[in-house]
Amino acid sequence: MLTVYSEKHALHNPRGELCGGELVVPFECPARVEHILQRVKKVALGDIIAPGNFGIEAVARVHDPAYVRFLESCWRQWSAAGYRGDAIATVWPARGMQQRIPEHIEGKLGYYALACETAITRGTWEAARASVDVALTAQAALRDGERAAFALCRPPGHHAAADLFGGYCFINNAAVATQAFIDQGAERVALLDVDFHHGNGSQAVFYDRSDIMFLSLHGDPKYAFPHFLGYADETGCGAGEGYNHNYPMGPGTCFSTWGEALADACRNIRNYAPDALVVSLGVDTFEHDPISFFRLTSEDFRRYGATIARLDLPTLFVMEGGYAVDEIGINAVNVLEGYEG
Ligand code: SP5
Ligand code: ZN
Repeated sequence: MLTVYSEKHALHNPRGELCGGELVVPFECPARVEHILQRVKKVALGDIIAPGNFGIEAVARVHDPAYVRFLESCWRQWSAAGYRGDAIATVWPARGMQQRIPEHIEGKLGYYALACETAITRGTWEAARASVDVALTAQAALRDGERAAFALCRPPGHHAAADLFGGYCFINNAAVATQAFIDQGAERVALLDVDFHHGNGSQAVFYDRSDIMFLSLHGDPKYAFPHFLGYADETGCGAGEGYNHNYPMGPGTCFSTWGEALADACRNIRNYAPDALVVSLGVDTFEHDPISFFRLTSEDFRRYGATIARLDLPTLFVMEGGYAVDEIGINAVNVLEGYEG
């Protein structure tokens, strides 16, 4: 299987993440993708290529233009305001307040942020641009006839909505790639999100669409980030009614339960008969993940890779989360090896 990777991910390296009231070393760190890359090489998964330079057009198909300008200019405005730390939101347009976009960067940050664990730094925009280029390069390989490809994206993307960043995400790489299939003539595309966290950004982007089916297996939002989306009764709206499937699961969920949810998601995908499948691949479902509560083992990742392969669809894997850094390479590549059979 082809892997697309860019070393520019390392330009996004925030100093801290607010977790449990402490500023800790961010869980979403550069070492994550380096471990995965090493594993891809070790098992000789296939060729590894650098991304091409895609313009902003494909990104603009999913994201709001003013949001894109905000991401691009945030660091400049933040440093011009005299702040010396990373750009972190501290105030939000909460219930009953105005939804106007403020002029000051502190206000803008809060307007566009969905959580405060995610900092914007000097290199964040360039890293996020490279990450979506990784996804679009892998997508182009499928368009040109590859059966499957692995976009080794960092930063991840599935929490980013049209005009929201957070959950370590800025540009929704998987959503941009999914839309690219449609723009190239696909009639239907399924986006299957197996990251531990609900893919709130992807759901929001495609919620009123019938040409894209979104399915997400995740920690129940009653107990897990992002907390405010991902319930089972969110089934789509308008033309999109019936094309959104959420599988929230509780603490301690192991593969017997998780695998049943995946089997149901696969039944829905088969009935939908899409032209392509995009997989938001997070391996934070792992039993030893430091911020998550599912109990999948390293072997389980191999097993579900094989399940996804039985859909027999052109498949684009897009890397999302996974924070057990020592095992992240084995777990992510096990899915891909399980897929290849
Ligand atoms: C892409 C992705 O996986 N994003 C995840 C973002 C999660 N951010 C905040 C998580 C807060 C977790 N707090 C639970 C700590 C348990 N010790
Ligand atoms: Zn996650």
